[in-house]
Amino acid sequence: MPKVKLHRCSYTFLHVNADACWRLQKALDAEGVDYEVVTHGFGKSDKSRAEIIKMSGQKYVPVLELADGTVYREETDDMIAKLKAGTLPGPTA
Ligand SMILES: N[C@@H](CCC(=O)N[C@@H](CS)C(=O)NCC(=O)O)C(=O)O
Repeated sequence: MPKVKLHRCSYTFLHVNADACWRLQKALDAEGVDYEVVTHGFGKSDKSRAEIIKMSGQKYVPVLELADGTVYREETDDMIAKLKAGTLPGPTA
């Protein structure tokens, strides 16, 4: 059972690099992190963004819930850089 949760938009079927959620998901795969995907609707009107705001204090995804429960959100490129450097603010397993 994966301990990391990737909260991402439901738009990721496009699989393009313009999609921040897809970029982070690809990086998690490349780093061999075992994770569970939790999708949230795209756009301001979707109620599921209320959950993201409650969790992270802002409305954007991707958001990572790390193995110790730490909720982590920054600009996606910074998240990817820390993932690759092994300097995320919590464990991935
Ligand atoms: N610059 C941000 C962009 C994040 C972003 O736009 N995420 C999209 C999903 S891929 C989102 O949450 N959109 C919600 C909205 O625009 O209301 C990053 O790189 O993290």
